[in-house]
Amino acid sequence: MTSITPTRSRNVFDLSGVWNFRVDSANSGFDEGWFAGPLDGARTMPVPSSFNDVTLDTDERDHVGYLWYQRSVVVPRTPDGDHFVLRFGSATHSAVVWVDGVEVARHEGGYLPFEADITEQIEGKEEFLLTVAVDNRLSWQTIPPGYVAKDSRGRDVQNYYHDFYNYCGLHRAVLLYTRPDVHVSDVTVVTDVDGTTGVVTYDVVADGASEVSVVLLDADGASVATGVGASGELRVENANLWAPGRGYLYTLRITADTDVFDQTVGIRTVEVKDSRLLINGVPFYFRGYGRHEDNIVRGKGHDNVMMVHDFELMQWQGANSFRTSHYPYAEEVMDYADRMGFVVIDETPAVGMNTGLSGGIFGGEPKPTFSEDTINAQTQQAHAREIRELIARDKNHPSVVIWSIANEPETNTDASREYFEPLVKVAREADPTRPVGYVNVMLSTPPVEKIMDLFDVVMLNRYYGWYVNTGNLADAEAALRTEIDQWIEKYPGKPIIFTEYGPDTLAGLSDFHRRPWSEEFQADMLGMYHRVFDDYPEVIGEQMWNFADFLTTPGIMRVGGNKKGMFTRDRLPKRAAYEVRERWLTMQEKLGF
Ligand code: BDP
Repeated sequence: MTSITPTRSRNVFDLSGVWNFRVDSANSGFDEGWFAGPLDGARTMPVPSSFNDVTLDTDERDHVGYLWYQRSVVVPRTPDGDHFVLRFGSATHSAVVWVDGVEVARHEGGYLPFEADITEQIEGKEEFLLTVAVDNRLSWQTIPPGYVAKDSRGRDVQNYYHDFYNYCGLHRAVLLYTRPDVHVSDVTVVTDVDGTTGVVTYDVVADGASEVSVVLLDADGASVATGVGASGELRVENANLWAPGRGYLYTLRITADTDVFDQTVGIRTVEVKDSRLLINGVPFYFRGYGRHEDNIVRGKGHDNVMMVHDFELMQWQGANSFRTSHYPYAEEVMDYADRMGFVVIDETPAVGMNTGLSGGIFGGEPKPTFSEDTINAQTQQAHAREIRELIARDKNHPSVVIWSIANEPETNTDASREYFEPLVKVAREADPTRPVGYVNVMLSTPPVEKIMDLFDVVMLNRYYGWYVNTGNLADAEAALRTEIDQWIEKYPGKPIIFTEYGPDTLAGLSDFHRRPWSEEFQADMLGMYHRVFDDYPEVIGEQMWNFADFLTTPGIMRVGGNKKGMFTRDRLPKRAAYEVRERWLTMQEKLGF
């Protein structure tokens, strides 16, 4: 399911705004039938946004369970026979949707879109009541996993093993769109380059359509190729390639009977070969960050202002890439990355699947990661679904060059291999064209790691100098070099990308002795890593942790959140930002992107 843009046959209405809202404090809304009519005792809540930081009521903010959203919607007039479809960019972490008290959709997974065709429910109506119950609970069978325990007041407390606050609610746009009965429901585009010719292979799903045709428009709207039939190959002479730093986009305009569907297309190739990742045959070096969807007050709520500003900051610094750590980002972000020529490592929400890490950082109870009672076959099915839904959503984005199927899972046990082997197959079946990887944790170094052979790239999060060898950069450097040597020896030919590294840094803390937490130490530690990377041609990328400071659960190692940002939470540069900028701009000038 790819994103929806308005066309001549499709109207798109944005239902964002200030909705009615109620926290279901006793989680009794289902039994009491809150979906059946206007919400009693409702307050206001902006959509899209996380609900948490909008309210000043601490109990409400940390509520575990259901959140109810409601608004009335006027039914637009459209040609007879048109269908009406609701589309949620996401609902974190699962949702049930009703139209005038009738259930129309259920969805699990907090970071991917879902739709409901509500044509029947609203037939003959001028207006309807839209109600959504969002459940923010994480269990061992959800992705990401977590578990709910009772505190001494008998209240539910959500525990989890990942390092970002469990923001929830309707984080992304809610749309109502119209389309003809016979319509395009999916399209897959794969591109290739043959000399100076761009090759665009397309495959349209439009059940019941008697005629399907396509036209490929260039960025000026001129037709450069046409095709007839639901699948085929288009050839574009002297194609304008999509490339890092150059987000050239064509539009594939599909007509299926009366439906018109627009799909943006970037013509490019991606390939992993001999310790390199090649984009259009040219070795690519990743400069950038792991990021979060995280902002003051709105939490994980998508906001175009913050999005454009964040890209502006990344460009200022000379970055050319990022990872959607640790979940799929809003579709607007993916579209914008295509347009800006950013290169993306696209990650599923499979994070916190490593109970061995629970000790100091996340404060969870020690339990085995994989067991009947923790991450089990049912979790694996949910994980497979997340991989499939992510790839279905993002397969046509030229910016996406690697699928990351998990962040820092346990991978040093036989159980982990049993768990992951089928999931790699799921990813490869869903997309045979892109490299697949997972992000490796420090506990899983080459001597003990058991699954890296299944993947195309080695992606490493390393904290030598911070969680170990704290403040001792000489020892940290030695340990880092030893480990890189081990990876190269064990997996010759696999490129290595550093997907996290960096210390917590308190903005404004200056230290003549350049000790941990100071802005000087961040500059030194990042500088040490960069010096090491420069010595290894097998290292093809540096994505420091994190683009900006972000909120986490409270913990003894977190001061108002995680402070590893290059920028503060309100997007001001820390001292290291200037040094890294110099490095990245120099690289950019040399490489041209
Ligand atoms: C890694 C995680 C990331 C954390 C980071 C840290 O991938 O989510 O925020 O380390 O500790 O464990 O700062």
